[in-house]
Amino acid sequence: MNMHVKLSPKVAAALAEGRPVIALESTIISHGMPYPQNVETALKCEAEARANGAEPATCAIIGGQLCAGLTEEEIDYLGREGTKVTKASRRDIPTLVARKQDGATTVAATMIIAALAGIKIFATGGIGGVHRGAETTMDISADLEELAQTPVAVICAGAKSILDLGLTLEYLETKGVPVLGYQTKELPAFYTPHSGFSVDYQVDSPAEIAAIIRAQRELAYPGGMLITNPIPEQYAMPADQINAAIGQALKEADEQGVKGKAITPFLLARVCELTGGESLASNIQLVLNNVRLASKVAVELNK
Ligand code: PSU
Ligand code: MN
Repeated sequence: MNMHVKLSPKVAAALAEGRPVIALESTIISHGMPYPQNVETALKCEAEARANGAEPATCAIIGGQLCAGLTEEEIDYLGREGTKVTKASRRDIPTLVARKQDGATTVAATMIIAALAGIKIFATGGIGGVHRGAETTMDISADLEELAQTPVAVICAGAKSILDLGLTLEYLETKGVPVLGYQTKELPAFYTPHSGFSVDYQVDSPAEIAAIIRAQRELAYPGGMLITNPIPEQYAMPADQINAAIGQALKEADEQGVKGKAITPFLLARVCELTGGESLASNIQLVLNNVRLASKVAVELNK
């Protein structure tokens, strides 16, 4: 194991015994949801993974250590401190390690920790992508490059339309990242099951997803995979309501000159406020739904 990686006793035991393990991220805790729902959701995700046969490894950087598996106290700390904890993506890792600081890990950074720990499956809410207006800002999330080079399969509910979904799919195609749709041919748009864009392949069971992950590993070339899992209809937001909130949040970000790593957390928080917390309820449900699917895939992959 890499000298900078620290496994929790439960994650270490599960990996040593060859039991299914799934990674979970922590930017969603510190920067993606308000307190206390962030902590409650993180703990519910861990319980949901265990109920579905997988050991959860919530990842973060604590005191400069790349942690896979956190204590309840550590999750509570990340949730309470919120945006005071550094949002850590790939480029932040060496500095936080050297300075022995803390970081809430994005999809990209969590994939790095998962790969170092030997975890193959990772569940989250939404990934970063190509932002609207990227043709002038060049704002493209490091998550996409990570998917291109790190062998971890990420299960998400698609991408939010705070992003340019068409350009995000083009980027993933250029980078050779397989994009699968679970029981759908349409890329889900996070709060709603529908985006109008198509994924590469529809897959209908956890076993089928596990077979594709296994084939990718056997081929032994670099890269991960994106599995998109639509939010269950009963928790979806009405499309006009969510699109209006996203439009308003984007306008405010532009007026206030919000840029760089601050933009995604800013938009997430504004959309939550503008929908009176309704989007948060959807967000929580879709994450749990992804944890369930990821756990089932991890169980299949272990057979
Ligand atoms: N999208 C969400 N919720 C989130 C994020 C994205 O719906 O919490 C977080 C994830 O951690 C993701 C990160 O990896 O934002 C992307 O940030 P950026 O666009 O700065 O790379
Ligand atoms: Mn960015």
